[in-house]
Amino acid sequence: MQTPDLKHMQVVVVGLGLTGKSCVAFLNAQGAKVIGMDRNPVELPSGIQTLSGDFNQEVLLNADLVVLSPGVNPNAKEFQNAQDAGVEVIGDVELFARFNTIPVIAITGSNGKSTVTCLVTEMLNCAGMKAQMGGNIGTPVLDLLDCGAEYLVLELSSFQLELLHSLTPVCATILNVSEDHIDRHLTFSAYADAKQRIYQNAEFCIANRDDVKTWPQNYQPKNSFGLSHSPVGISWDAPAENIILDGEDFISAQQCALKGLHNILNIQAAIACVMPLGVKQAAIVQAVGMFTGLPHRFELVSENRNVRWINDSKATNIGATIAALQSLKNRGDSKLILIAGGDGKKANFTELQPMLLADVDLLITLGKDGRELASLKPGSIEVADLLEAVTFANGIVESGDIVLLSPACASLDMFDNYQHRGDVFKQSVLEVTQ
Ligand code: UMA
Ligand code: ADP
Repeated sequence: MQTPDLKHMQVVVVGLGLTGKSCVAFLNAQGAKVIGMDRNPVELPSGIQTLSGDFNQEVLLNADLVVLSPGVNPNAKEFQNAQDAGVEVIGDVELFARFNTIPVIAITGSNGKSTVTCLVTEMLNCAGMKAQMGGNIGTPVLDLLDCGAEYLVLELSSFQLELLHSLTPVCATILNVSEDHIDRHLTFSAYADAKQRIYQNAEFCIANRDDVKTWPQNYQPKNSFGLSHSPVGISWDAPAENIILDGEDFISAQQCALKGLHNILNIQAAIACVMPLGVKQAAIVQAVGMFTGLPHRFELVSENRNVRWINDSKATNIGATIAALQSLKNRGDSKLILIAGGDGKKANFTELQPMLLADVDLLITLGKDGRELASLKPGSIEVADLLEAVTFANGIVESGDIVLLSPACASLDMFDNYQHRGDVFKQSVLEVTQ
């Protein structure tokens, strides 16, 4: 593709966080005339105009191009008006796609994106193929254009996919689709449709056999993974605990440092992503043996007095909390105390109710939507903060019990982000259980 000439174009960048700042730096280097816009005052390098407060309609209407950060809703009337007037409105990943020449592996899904993005990167690096990861996992994609990698592994959120047309990934996968971000997309089908955009122009589509929403609507999947049996693709031999490739044993769960059935799916997906690139079994075995998982994802914090305290702060939707509860199903007589709540992003929590009733001994809730969650299970307790939740749990636990923070909600009503929430939980556990 011919790279577009941005020289002297008037480009408005909306949202000046991590992504917006990377867009401003890139556009500035391309010789564009950049204006930054953010609801809050933000300082940019000298010479770049910044507007704060409400989105300035006139400036947007006079732009040649508008680039939105993922957290900015493209359905706001100011952007719709600009589009109606013929102004192109894109996201940072679309801008990146128009300039990128490095092969991309693109990963989305409601849960497991970061885990699979890391695993794929590890597998490629173990195979001696220089890979860099970015996107929703943290590094804005435009910062990767000149990184010198042979492959880019991109975690893409529904927000980033919504405005994407031009990315041509070598491999693309949707890991799973469960309800999330309804406050932004308004309906589950609009959210699922945004995820489907990852498959457009992909050379190799990889779907979860057991989750119909991950199947490409307009393209044939080239490979599939899942826990169900299949003679082709990647499947799971549950009794033997082996990952199977095209009917043959490939890797045993014992060889994998990640634990839990949801992580078997993540490992399968990562294998499916790297196989078409020629990565051999030895490199895959090495990577899955080394990768123990990311912080704040079902992370064991303490086993003091034989009580397991687990930090799953990254469980920001119902699907992730269900996966955590499923991992703890066969625990014998030990009690499970679940700490949940926060900003539910307008999710319908009733899907969680059967597991709350059957698998959780005590539910402690907090945050904006804590009361709604508490109403799903009789005897639940509402608390003001995490320290109070941990203190209460510590007062009733006995040897063998488990206390799980798996909120099923975003953290932003009470914390800076999920890392902050997880760190406060860890700190509280250390303080209270000393
Ligand atoms: N802003 C406005 N008006 C708005 C919304 C935001 O002016 O209506 C401004 C804010 O004041 C702030 C800036 O926009 O200055 C923030 O922009 P942003 O929300 O797009 O956040 P970034 O810092 O650019 O981070 C984004 C992703 N954030 C979101 O999608 C909300 C990060 O994903 C991502 O790591 C980063 O780009 C690099 O690609 C975070 C996330 O929470 C981790 N993602 C969601 C998730 O995983 O569930 C999708
Ligand atoms: P994402 O980047 O999509 O948020 P992460 O890998 O960071 O995914 O994991 C987020 C949460 O989802 C954690 O609570 C984790 O335990 C859970 N999780 C990870 N993989 C899966 C999966 N395949 N299915 C369901 N939940 C998962």
